[in-house]
Amino acid sequence: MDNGVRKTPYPLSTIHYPLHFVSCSRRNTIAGMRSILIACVCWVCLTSFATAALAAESHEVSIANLQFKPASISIKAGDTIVWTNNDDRDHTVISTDGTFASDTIRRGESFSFKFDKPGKFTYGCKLHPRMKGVVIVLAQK
Ligand SMILES: [Cu+2]
Repeated sequence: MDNGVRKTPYPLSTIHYPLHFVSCSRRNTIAGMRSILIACVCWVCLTSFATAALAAESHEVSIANLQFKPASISIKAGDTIVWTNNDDRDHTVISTDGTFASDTIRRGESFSFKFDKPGKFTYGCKLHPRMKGVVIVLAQK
C-alpha cells in the first residue's frame, strides 16, 4: 500500500542521528579551537600594545635663556619630546634634516614631536641661530 510516505529501509534514528552527532561535535571542536585561537591573538595584541604603551615615554626639554635644556637628550624610538618655552621671547624648534619643525613657540607654549625612527637629529631655533640641540633616538628593544 502506497499512501505517499516513503519508507526508508532503516529507522531514521539509527542512521541520521549518529551522523548528525558526529558533524555537530566536529563543528564544536573547530569552533572551540577557533575561539582559543582568537583569544590567543587578542592576548598577544593586548600585551604588545600594553608593553608599547608602557615603554613609550615623554621627555621634557625646556627653552630658557636662549638655550635648550638639556641641549642633548637620548630617547628610545616611540618616545616623545615636549619642548616648552620658559623664556621671555619667542623661539622655534626646527630639525636640520626637516624631520620636524615647529611654528613659533611663544612664552609658556609647547611643541611636541614623537620620534618613531632611530637616528641623530640636530635642531635649532631659526630666530636665534646660536641655539642648538640634538636628539639621539635609540632603537626600541
Ligand atoms: Cu630662539
